[in-house]
Amino acid sequence: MDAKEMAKKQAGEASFRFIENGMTIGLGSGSTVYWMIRKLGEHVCDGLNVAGIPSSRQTEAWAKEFGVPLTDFSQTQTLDLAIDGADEADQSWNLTKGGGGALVREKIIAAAAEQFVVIVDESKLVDQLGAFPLPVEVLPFGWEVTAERIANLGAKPVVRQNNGSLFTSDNGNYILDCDFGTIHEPAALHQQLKQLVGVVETGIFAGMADKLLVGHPDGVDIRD
Ligand code: ABF
Repeated sequence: MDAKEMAKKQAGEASFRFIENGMTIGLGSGSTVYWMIRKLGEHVCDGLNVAGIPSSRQTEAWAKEFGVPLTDFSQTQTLDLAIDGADEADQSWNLTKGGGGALVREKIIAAAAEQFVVIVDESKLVDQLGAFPLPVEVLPFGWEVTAERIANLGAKPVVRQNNGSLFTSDNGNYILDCDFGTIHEPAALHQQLKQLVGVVETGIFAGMADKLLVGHPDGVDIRD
């Protein structure tokens, strides 16, 4: 296992400490979350009573693989905890998310949680967001016009492809990866984008994280 994967594993496994018996947990997406779900499954096997709401088909598959019971929002509308990764995290814990294309369900889950714990390897820490092109989920109908509106805000939107066709999210929408350069005011940019007709959600998670766990190959920093 290389140093980056060790760092992911450190952060993912360390997030288990915030999980208590009886909790309903929002399960994020990505390879760092994989290590959390795997750890959670070990404790479920030892009798821990939890239920998870998955943010993507991949997360759902991992939960089933490791024996983590699943539920959904028809059963409960508040989550005790949500644990998820990120593509970037700035010094105010604003996040860029959506590299895996699950940003809408990830944000719904994070917003429904009493506590939102973010788990990243150290390479995700940045002074300011923007090196990672911002994922924006848009409706398929007229996406080309929506892309022009986003371009008018100063970005270069590129529609995400998957094996030669347009990537489709679990919600049936498209993702535009938008290079805005350095994002100096993440919350303001998010609001500007959300005003645009055709935009479903942005990958800016501004001011949502309650704790940030930063994994290193030999340990984890817990920031709260
Ligand atoms: C998910 O985690 C996505 O929002 C984000 O793209 C991804 C980060 O992936 P990884 O943990 O594999 O680096 O929440």
